[in-house]
Amino acid sequence: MPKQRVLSGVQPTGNLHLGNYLGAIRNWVESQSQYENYFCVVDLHAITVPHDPKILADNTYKIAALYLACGIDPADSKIFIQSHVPAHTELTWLFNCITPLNWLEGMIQFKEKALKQGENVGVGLLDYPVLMAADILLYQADLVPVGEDQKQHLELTRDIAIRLNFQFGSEEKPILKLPQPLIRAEGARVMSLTDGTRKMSKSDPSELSRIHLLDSPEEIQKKIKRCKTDPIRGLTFDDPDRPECNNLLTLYMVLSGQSKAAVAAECESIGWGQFKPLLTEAAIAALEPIQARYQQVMAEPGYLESILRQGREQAAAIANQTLADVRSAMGFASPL
Ligand code: AQP
Repeated sequence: MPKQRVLSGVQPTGNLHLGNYLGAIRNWVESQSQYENYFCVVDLHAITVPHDPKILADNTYKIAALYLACGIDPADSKIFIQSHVPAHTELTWLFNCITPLNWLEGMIQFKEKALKQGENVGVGLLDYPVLMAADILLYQADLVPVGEDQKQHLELTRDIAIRLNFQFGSEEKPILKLPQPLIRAEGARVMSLTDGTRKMSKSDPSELSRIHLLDSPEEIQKKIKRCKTDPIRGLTFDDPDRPECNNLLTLYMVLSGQSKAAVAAECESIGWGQFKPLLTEAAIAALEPIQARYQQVMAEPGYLESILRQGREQAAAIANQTLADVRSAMGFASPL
């Protein structure tokens, strides 16, 4: 039985934080040996909101290096940069021409991000889910790890595949494979350190809202010292009136590798003054091996480049085949 194929990616819109790690990359690492994996850095997605050209390339390489530092193993997983495989943009255009506008206007993420940008909303932001559909369908992926926030985009991906198969393929010979969501039982959703009701996010203007994977112990200590808490003594999970408390306890549980029951017992009668050093220590200890490996990856001349080159070649071989099949089904003249 060939392994099922998995596709996922992270946008280089800033430095990776604990949310990206615990909600996405750590899960990829844990299950990578079961699947044939394609993990990309989705730099084309990163320009759907205003970006700084001076740091885009650096952020892109940094994220690829962090994939390796977090434990993505090139023996199980291909790592590549999305824009290095031009088939992504070409397939997006072909999909654009069969995607009804109102499918995109209804996307929650578009509405939320568009609101934040006021007048300056680019067409790319509206088209973000079509590019994501191209990312996934190019690789004929079986499974896509998705959090709650990306479920709607995966549904749209499936709708685009169904539409293209219906319009240009046949039932016996579909052109594109319909991907399934890969939903994790404990898909940790990490919330902001400054507001327990909002997710930790790269684009939050406050650096204090998130812990980056490459933060120094001093920075981690400072952020946890200043994170939002409440005046109540005795820390408990799952109290809807204490979102910060639930978030920080969950973070402590995941980072220290303890069970929920053990953390609940340890924290039921302590206050924030006692808890914060525990969380700080757990965060520093969890990030230390990732940071050490990151330094190694960056210090080895040519290593990252060779992984990315190899990843691009392997990714392009599959992507170009799918693109050729779609072009042919849509009736384009073959390149001469
Ligand atoms: N706070 C979070 N908790 C759990 N998972 C999270 N992810 C992001 N934030 C959290 C997961 O990380 C993966 C990559 O995300 P992305 O870079 O594609 O964009 P995002 O989801 O929009 O992440 P950010 O950090 O919030 O970026 P910006 O601020 O640029 O929009 C995804 O699997 C995501 O679920």
